[in-house]
Amino acid sequence: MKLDEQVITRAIIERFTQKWIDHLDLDVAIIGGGPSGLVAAYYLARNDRKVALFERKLSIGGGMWGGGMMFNEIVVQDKGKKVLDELGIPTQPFQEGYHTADAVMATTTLASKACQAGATVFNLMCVEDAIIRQTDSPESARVIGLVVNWTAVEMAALHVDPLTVHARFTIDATGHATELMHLIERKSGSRLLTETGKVMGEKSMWAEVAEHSTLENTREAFPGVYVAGMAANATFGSYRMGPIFGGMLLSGKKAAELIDQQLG
Ligand code: 48F
Repeated sequence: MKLDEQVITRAIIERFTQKWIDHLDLDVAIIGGGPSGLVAAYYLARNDRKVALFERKLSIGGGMWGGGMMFNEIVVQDKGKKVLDELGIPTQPFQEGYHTADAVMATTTLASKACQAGATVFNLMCVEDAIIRQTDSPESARVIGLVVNWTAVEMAALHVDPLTVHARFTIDATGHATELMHLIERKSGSRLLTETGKVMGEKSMWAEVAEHSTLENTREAFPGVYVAGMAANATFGSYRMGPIFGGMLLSGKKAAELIDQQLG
C-alpha cells in the first residue's frame, strides 16, 4: 500500500471534527489540564460521565512537570499519596508523613489515566468566556456552557469569533489565574458564592493551611461551576502552597465526587 497525503489529511480532519461534534454537549467541562483538572477528569470519566478538558497549552500537566523550581520531583503528604496509589503512580517515602514522586512520571501517568478512563482532552484551546443564562432575576443565573477559541488565535490577537460547548457542570481548574471565576465576576451581574461575592484572591505561601483549605474551598463557586486546585484557594481567598501536590490531587477528586452526586 502506498501512503497518500490526502488520506492522512482527510483522516485527521474527519476524526477531529467528529470528536468535536461528539463533545458539544457535556456532563462536565473542565478548564485546565493541571493536576486538579486531570484528577477530576479521571474520576468523572471513570464513572462514565461525558467529560472534556480544555487546555490552553500544547501539553497537559500544568505546573506539575516542573516540581519545585524545575527540580522535577513533587512532594505529597499521606492523604495525597493515596490518590497517587489509586492511579498507580509510584512514590518514595522521604520522612514521616512526606513522600516524593518523579514529576514527569506523575504527570504522564495521570494524563494517561484520565484519557484512558474516557476523558477527552482538547489542547491548544482556551476558554475565553462562559455562557450564562438566567430565568428571571440575576440570582437565577447559571453557567450552562463555555466559549472556546484556539490558543493560536488568542496569541496572535486575531479577530476570530469563538465556538461554544454546553455542559451541565463546569470546573474552573485554571490554577493561580482563576480565569473562569474572574470572567463570571465581570460578566454575570450577580454575586459569586464567596463571602464577598467576588473572587477573593490568593494569599501568600503557607503550605500547612493552604493544603487543608484547598479541600474546603473545592465547592460550587457559582451555580453550575465548581472550583478545584489552586483556583479554589484563589476564589475563596486562601493561601498558596508551592510544590506539595496532595491538595491539588484531593481537590480534583473532591470536585469529581461533588459533581457526580449532583448529576445523580
Ligand atoms: O496551574 P495548574 O497546574 O493548576 P492546578 O491544577 O495545580 C496548581 C499546581 O500546578 C501548582 C501549585 C501546587 O501546589 O500551586 O501551581 O490548580 O494548571 C492550570 C492549567 O490551566 C490552563 C493552564 O494552561 C494550565 O495548564 N488554563 C488556564 N487558563 C485557561 C487554561 C483557559 N482560559 N483555557 C484553557 N486552559
